[in-house]
Amino acid sequence: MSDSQDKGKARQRDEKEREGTDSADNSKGSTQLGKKKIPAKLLETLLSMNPAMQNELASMDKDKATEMLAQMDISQFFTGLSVGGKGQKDMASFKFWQTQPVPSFNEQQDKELAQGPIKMIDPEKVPKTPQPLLDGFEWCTLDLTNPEELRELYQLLNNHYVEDDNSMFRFSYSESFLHWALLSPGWKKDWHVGIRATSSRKLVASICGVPTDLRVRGDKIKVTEINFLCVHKKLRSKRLAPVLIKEITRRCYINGIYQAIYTGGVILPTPVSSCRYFHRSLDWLKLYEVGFSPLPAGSTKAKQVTKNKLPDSTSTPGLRPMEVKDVDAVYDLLERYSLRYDLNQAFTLEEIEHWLVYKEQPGKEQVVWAYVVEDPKTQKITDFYSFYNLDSTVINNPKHSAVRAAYMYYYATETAFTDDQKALKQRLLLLINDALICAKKAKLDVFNALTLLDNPLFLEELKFGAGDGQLHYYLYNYRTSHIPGGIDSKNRPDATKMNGVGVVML
Ligand code: MYA
Repeated sequence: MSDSQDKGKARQRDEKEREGTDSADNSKGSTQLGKKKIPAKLLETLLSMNPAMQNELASMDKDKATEMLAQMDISQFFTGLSVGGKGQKDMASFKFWQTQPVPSFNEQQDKELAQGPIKMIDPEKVPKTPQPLLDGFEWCTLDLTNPEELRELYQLLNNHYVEDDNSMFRFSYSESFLHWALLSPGWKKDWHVGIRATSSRKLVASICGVPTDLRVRGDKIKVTEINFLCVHKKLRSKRLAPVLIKEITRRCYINGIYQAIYTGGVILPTPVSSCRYFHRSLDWLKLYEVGFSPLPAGSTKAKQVTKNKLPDSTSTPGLRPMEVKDVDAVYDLLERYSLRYDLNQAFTLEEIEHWLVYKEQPGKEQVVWAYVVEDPKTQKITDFYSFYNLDSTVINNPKHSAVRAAYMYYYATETAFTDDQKALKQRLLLLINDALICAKKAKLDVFNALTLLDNPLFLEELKFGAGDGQLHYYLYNYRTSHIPGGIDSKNRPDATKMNGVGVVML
């Protein structure tokens, strides 16, 4: 899948089918690359040097991929960026983004890039009022403590948010999820921005942010985490997205926040890091029936079901659900664990409690699951892991209406501090296998994880299959050189590229 609207939401790839780029049909003979005809083997080598491009070409049909290659120049393979439909060196084609304080594509190659804000903001010069909207539309600030307004945002996203290229799946963030994600410690009503149609009052667009602290290679910065940028399908391509982005930027500046972090499946100027999605089937048959998981050549449905079977119960001694009393210990463990990554989140105790401890509330479904390992002798918390649930609507499937997905969230283990990577790997294999079992018990269908944190140590052995989605990380108004995303030049998990991304975005 790996598409333009994608936020890493992707089908599982059939690796055999996808070695090389299937869509570009480069397996035999030669391919037109710009003005040159090049042999299939060379194209394969070039593509292996640029996983994002390989991924993107693979998602196109054969004719489109061939046409795209014919328009390209060989040098484009060396940029590390995908085709994106907009020559990646061509900042000029990003009419909006070229006006924003974000790094341009070519400066990212510079390993010695000076780190810091791109533009100093003078609070006095920040406009006091929003930019006017098209006739018939007006700005609104959502009150997400009001169940009716929360529902309006839910409905907008449920019908118009991120889909895959083939329109088979669409993210379906539940109301409980949005409440959890957007009313986190320090949240500001002002950063829950909407656009309404003036006459009907209907909510037709959104962009939201919550505050947090990040550490970028040791520098601590206050940022807004931007999410839920959405424009009603009927209002697309009217340049509403830039207007929404400018409005939330204005509201952040007014509050003295000059930097932001955001993620997306699309290539924009310029990712600070790129990770790849992996998927572990919990209910393989259902995933097959909805078209998410392919039946690998030479396998059978029964074999796939057996392959993905998990034990009935967990096996880490001392494992139990996290409670409020564990917050201090988990905070301390996660803080030390996080400092191992170039990009990490500096949580507060309050944030740890909010993001990890599930508190049962009548009528609200569980969104996050966190488990700790308590040493039976010392009562010390030695490890923890967590995952959250985000469903996807299955569009037009006669049998299934939703895929219930778990997403790997934060985890940490004392074993990381022994400097013994083998031991760390063994510990993570045990812990994360238990996480899979817990997710299966929670009746989730698939367990998704990116190549961030220490995930490359366990993905393949725990039978996660490579997805065709990438998730790109972006910083707004902050420059730093490229951060590793846990993948090698062939887009495979790579344990030597692990100390980069330590932030998990929802
Ligand atoms: S990622 C999730 C994004 N949402 C979806 O994919 C949902 C489905 N799609 C839609 O609702 C629309 O297609 C959207 C675009 C709204 C995405 N991030 O209005 P347009 C640029 C940033 O004519 P539309 C998430 O939520 C595009 O390159 N920019 O297009 C994080 C072009 O600019 P340029 C994007 O299709 C969001 C312009 O928009 C994205 O009607 C982080 C076209 O505008 C994208 N995902 O609407 C936002 N997609 O001319 C940035 C397209 O330059 C936050 N575009 O090529 C920045 C920090 C702000 C705060 C700063 C504080 C200090």
